[in-house]
Amino acid sequence: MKASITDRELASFEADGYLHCPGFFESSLIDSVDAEIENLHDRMAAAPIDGVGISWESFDRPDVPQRIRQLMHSEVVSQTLNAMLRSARMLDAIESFIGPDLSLYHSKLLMKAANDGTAIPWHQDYAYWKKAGNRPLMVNCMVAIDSTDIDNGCPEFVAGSHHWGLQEHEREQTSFGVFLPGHYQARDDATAIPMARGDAVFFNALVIHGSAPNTSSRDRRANTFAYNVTGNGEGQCREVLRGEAG
Ligand SMILES: O=C(O)CCC(=O)C(=O)O
Repeated sequence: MKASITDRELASFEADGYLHCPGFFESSLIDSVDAEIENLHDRMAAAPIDGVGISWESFDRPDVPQRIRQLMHSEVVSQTLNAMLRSARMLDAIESFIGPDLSLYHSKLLMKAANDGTAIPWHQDYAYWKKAGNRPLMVNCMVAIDSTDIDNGCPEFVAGSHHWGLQEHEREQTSFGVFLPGHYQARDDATAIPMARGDAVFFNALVIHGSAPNTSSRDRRANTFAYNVTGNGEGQCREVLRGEAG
């Protein structure tokens, strides 16, 4: 096992189902991402590019410009995100959590725009990712592009809930349409994780998480990098990044 995640951090990840790593990526990298995704809402609204999947915030007010909710395959729009997802810094950490044979599951931008970004309902990622033949071995990592707190919708986790098994989710045909009863509302057993630019939070595929709407005038852009154990489910590895090809 590589040394970037200490035994103490690993024990904390295993107990809580998530691990906050302040200053995981240096700010110059985040500056580059910033430059590469400048005006992304307007650029994608004008001319979406091949290879990405966009879900838009849905507003019932015609005066509000289109805002991206999530952009799947963000490595296509930002070469720095593409470099981060395959960096030794990242892969050493992921190896600590899921072992040496690891693949990219996906990389996506979560744009949660100032004033307009909506809540992410409580869910377990595995409720989306469960397929015949796979197990909840994946690990997700959110990296903050903007600093975030509860007012602009920082991530929130229910510590230890990855030990509860896969819960029954409701389903709607929308982005983030797989969610626990109640959708999103403050819950007493959740811990908010304020983050600075470049911080990372790693989380287990079964830990319950969500985030509040962005009620502030500050964007809350973040990227999630999800990884799978190579061969865990057929066709569920976008690219082998380290170890055996499976
Ligand atoms: O954007 C967020 O706050 C959460 C994103 C998330 O839950 C996910 O991508 O699984």
